[in-house]
Amino acid sequence: MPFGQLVIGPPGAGKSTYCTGMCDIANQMGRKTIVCNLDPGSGSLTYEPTIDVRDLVTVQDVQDELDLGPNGALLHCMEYLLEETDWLVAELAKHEDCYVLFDLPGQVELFSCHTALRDIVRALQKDGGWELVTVHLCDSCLLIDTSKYISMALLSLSQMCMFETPSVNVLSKIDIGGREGLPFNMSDYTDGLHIHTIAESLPSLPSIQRFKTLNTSVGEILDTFGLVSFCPCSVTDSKLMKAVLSRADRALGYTMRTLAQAPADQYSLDEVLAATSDTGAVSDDMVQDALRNYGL
Ligand SMILES: Nc1nc2c(ncn2[C@@H]2O[C@H](COP(=O)(O)OP(=O)(O)OP(=O)(O)O)[C@@H](O)[C@H]2O)c(=O)[nH]1
Ligand SMILES: [Mg+2]
Repeated sequence: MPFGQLVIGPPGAGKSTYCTGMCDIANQMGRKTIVCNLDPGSGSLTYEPTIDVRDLVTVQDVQDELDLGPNGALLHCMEYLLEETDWLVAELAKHEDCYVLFDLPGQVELFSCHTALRDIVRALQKDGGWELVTVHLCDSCLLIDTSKYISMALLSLSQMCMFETPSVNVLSKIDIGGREGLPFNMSDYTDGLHIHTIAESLPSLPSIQRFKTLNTSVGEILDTFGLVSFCPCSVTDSKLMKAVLSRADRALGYTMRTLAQAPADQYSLDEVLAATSDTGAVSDDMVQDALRNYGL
């Protein structure tokens, strides 16, 4: 039963950089990890992809051949990849012993309303037997603006509904996100229980009262269900990266399922534990310490 992370998020949220950093950290922990680039529009990458969708199709080629703009061409590429999922499943089958990080494009429609990516994910699960957790990166620089935070929370909920996979929402680039000083404590943003309180801090001008009421009501609904929480992260901080991996592992039941399927004659118990439960050593206190380093 192979495992992996679908790394999604808006353009520039840090997906490719996260894949680079997470691949290094997981490999250092003894977990054999590779990156699969599923962004047909990506230029130069900060990692060497083991599998690359650009070997099948690129945004530039589609733009040239079909006279489409970059966004239309990207959607066309994802629809083409959906038709060719056999290619992807076969490529991945060569690396079934690896933990795979899928680096995805940033176009928001791919994880909100366009179904090609969702159907590709379903094919990987059904035909390839892949167990996948979605890691949704949101740029923490947006925290400074309360309405953007509510918007990010809704986007996170949207991807959770869309993919039907376990998911971890991440506030990326935390090393620079709090630079200008945040209006609330970091824990208020991460625990997903204070969204309506944060919304109430919006200005109470008569001209935007209805806008504030809408944001507060949305916040109340999100708080009530407690579905959207965030994990703070920076690729520059190995403890925070391991904390994200730990969350992703728990969401997938990775440790127990890896232990259950590891053939006793191939792996020793110690090897499996080293590659899985090491992330459990990142306690909440260690995360708090790491955040303090960034003034948060
Ligand atoms: N300070 C800081 N910068 C980061 C971090 N993660 C990413 N970046 C920077 O953010 C910028 C965008 O990162 P990318 O990894 O290219 O983002 P992306 O989400 O893959 O972007 P698209 O593929 O275009 O959607 C780059 O300049 C990165 O160096 C981080 O944790 N801290
Ligand atoms: Mg990228």
